[in-house]
Amino acid sequence: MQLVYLVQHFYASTVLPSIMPPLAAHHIKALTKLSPHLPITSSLAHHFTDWTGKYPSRSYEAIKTSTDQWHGTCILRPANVEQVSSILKYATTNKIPVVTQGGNTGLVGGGVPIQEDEVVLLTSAMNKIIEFDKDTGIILAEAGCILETLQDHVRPHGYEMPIDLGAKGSCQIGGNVATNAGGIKYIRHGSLHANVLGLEVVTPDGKVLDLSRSLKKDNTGYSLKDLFIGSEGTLGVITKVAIESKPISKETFLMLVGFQTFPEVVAFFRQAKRYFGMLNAFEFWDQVAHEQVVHHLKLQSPLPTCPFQVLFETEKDPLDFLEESGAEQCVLADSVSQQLNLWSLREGIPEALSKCGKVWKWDVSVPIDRMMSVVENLEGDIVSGYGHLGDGNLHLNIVKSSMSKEMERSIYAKVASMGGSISAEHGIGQAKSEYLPLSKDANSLEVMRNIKAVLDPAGIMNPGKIFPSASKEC
Ligand code: FAD
Ligand code: 2HG
Ligand code: ZN
Repeated sequence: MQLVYLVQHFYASTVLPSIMPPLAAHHIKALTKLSPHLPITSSLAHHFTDWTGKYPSRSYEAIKTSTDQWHGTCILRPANVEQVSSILKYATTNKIPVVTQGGNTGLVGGGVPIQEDEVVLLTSAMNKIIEFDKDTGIILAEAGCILETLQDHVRPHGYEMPIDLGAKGSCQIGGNVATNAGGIKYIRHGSLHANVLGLEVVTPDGKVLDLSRSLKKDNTGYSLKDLFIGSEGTLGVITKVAIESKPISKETFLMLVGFQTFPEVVAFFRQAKRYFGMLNAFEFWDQVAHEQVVHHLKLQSPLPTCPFQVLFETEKDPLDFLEESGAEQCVLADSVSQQLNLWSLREGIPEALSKCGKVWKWDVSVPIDRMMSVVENLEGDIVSGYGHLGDGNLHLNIVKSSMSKEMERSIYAKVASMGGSISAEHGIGQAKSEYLPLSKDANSLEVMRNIKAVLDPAGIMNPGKIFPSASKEC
């Protein structure tokens, strides 16, 4: 599914740092000699804001409305690692900020520039599948490969990618790695730290790090590849990814189950975990999300009126379990098209909610049994909780014309007081940087800053992302 681009730049509350002047013409000229580039016209304005439209850069309006080329920045689209290297070397020498952009489906404003002087480096031209080993399932691909393309590539050989998410038709494997994306297969295959075997990365000084070993075991000092997984474009540009795809289960069973209360959902999850040992997926959503997805995406709903729904996949026959569990409302998918329909009910939720108005998002990890307490008693036109329940990952979405800092902070503070994380899977970007101290202690943050300073002393890589500025720390 290719994502429809949503440009709704009505979120005016983003606090931006002091204004930088646009990029000087001689730098643009020099950079565009180093790499293919796209002339900046209004049709490319979408590179200057994100999927939600919540984080337009300072130059977004100017680019969107100008009919001629806009001269304050540039979009580079390097074709290979050598070009990436020369861009970064020039940018470091001349202290020019660079934001790497993959599919631009990130939900925390990480892949878009903030200031006018930032160069946008697109990875989309680096989209070759370099190697696929049919015996081991290991695939080596350039960072700009679309996730769905990789899924389609390995499937005929009996494999599945260890990651799957609603944005699969647009997000790129480099972006997935840079955000350490989670998604619906996390419960089965674990995080990208477990499945990415190697990377090729260009550091800000233009050095190419060959961390692209396709080895299952490699215990040779610091795991540099792990440093770049989840680094959100702040340490360098990922140019290649070696990742292990997994044998597809011979038989799978997909069920939709309805519940009256959230404690019933939690009890059912624990029972299922004990019974099956391993689950391929375990997702949940509330009635509010369900109504929106059915309405906006015009989907058929087999269970139209349950306060909570669970979609879960197993490899063992579930019939005895379902009887034992006492599940009253339950649908077992009996065809591939029914499976796809059930998955649409879950994966369509973000798109459906985005059609309702301005959506404010929290993506948090919390103890499973207290998940819905984060959602309760919140004010908004629409307040909905859903997510990857099996991984303790709640997505709270609030549709509301404006969001106060107090409300935003109090929700994060509640999550922190429960011992949770302010980001389960989407990352920090510009959306959550001021709240990072709620999930990282001061010493850990200092080590992170030191690592950043060693790798990126000129501070060119994705400024304004991840790290809280001193004035914004909560
Ligand atoms: P971008 O959005 O382009 O970039 C994201 C960040 O990574 C930025 O900071 C950018 O600078 C950096 N980056 C991108 N490419 C590189 C690179 N090659 N080298 C260095 N840095 C780079 N996320 C989940 O975790 N789980 C989900 O289930 C999920 N579902 C989603 C569903 C929808 C409908 C949407 C719109 C988004 C969803 N997301 C989900 C969020 C998003 O899709 C993921 O974060 C995805 O991994 C981002 O990939 P991208 O290529 O679009 O990256
Ligand atoms: C999902 O699981 C994504 O559907 C998006 O992570 C969640 O939009 C959101 O809040
Ligand atoms: Zn998610």
